[in-house]
Amino acid sequence: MVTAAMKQVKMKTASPASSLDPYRIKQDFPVLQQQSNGRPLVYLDSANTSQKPQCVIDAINKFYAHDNANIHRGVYDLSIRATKAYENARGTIAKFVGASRPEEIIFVRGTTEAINLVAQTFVRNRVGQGDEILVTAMEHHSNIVPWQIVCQQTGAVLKVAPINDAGEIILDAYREKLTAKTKFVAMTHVSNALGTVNPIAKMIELAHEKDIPVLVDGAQAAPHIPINVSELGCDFYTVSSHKMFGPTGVGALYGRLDLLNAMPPYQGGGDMILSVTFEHTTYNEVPYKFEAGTPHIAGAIGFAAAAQYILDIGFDKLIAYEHELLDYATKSLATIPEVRMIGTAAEKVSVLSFVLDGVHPHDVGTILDQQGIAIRTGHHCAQPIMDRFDVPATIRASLAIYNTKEDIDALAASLKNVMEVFR
Ligand code: C6P
Repeated sequence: MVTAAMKQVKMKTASPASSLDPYRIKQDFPVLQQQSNGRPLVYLDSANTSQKPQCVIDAINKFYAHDNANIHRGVYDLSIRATKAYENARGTIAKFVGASRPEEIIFVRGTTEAINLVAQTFVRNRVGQGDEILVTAMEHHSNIVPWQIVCQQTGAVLKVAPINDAGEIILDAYREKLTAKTKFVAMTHVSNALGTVNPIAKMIELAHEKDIPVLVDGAQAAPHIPINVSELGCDFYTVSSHKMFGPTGVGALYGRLDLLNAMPPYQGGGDMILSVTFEHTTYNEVPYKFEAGTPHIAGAIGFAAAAQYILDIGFDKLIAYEHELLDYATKSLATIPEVRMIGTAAEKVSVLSFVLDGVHPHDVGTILDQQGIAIRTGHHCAQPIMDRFDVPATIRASLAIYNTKEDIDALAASLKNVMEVFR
């Protein structure tokens, strides 16, 4: 329950090393102004889903309160306004990911749907018996299972580029896996289970040297790293709104326009057509060809408000602060002897994934919850990476710009309490 007293956010100053004030940012997020199990809520599960700032909630409210109508279908004022708001949202997302044209942005339900779309409408038609699709060892299930389905449908084979004990891609091994048989590469920009930032520019370059198209899963990168698909030169890039302070149920697929134009539709239905008879259908242009049915209009508008919120804060400030916070958290957890960090890459963002010797991660999650701390425990929908590190599950604290050093102190103190009980 949110009380007036809890809304009185203590005036504290941001660390001098950064000009981003997390206490000020935290005030933008109503859900964070509450207690959980009698303690101030410490939300450390933003990699799972992030919280939403008031401006995103307001943008969605405004749409439903003032502009709600279906898009692309009405000649009346309200529908025209709704259409404009939706298409403006597409423009904002294009700017956010550095696409050169709004048509290169397809609104989808999220990263999962974006990857499935590419798997079925691009890759499935380009692979056959014995061809290879290459992923890395640190992929989320959403960037594994869609490729396994394509392999079952076509006889293609899924190959995996290995990582080292720090959780970093082994570039030489990756390069060797790019063979004449490789027809597609799909890689995560940031690992959700380890926090590793992949050297995707180099990885894309190596694949493109062999004319292999590349998809980048940017679900975990978008709230932490500026994305510029035009500079990266990737063929597809995916983002999920809900991980970058926007609503659930919406996300974006960036695709190179020439590729999107050549691809068949993913789903059939309203709005993706120009004309239909019982004998023949002419498909609409990109991006509408891929947006069958009434889309998540309010979601796209909220998604764009979230992207603009990040852009207004500025990636320079955001990166400096998050770097400082991750460093603080890493040092803080290192003071607990039983903590074993899983994922110690030199290039890392936002994620602290670890095990506590002698305690099951789920027990830790339950005890921390009683102290108002929300973290995720489990395999994080990345079971192969758990196998790689020989653990069934980890405890994962994931950070965002609204987290403070006090949140980290609360986490470390609670973990120490857990160890008092289990030692
Ligand atoms: N990871 C986590 O707790 P969707 O659900 O489609 O928005 O995103 C799927 C997805 C794809 N790739 C990566 C790298 C991800 O981290 C996720 C979602 C959440 O880590 C929920 S399992």
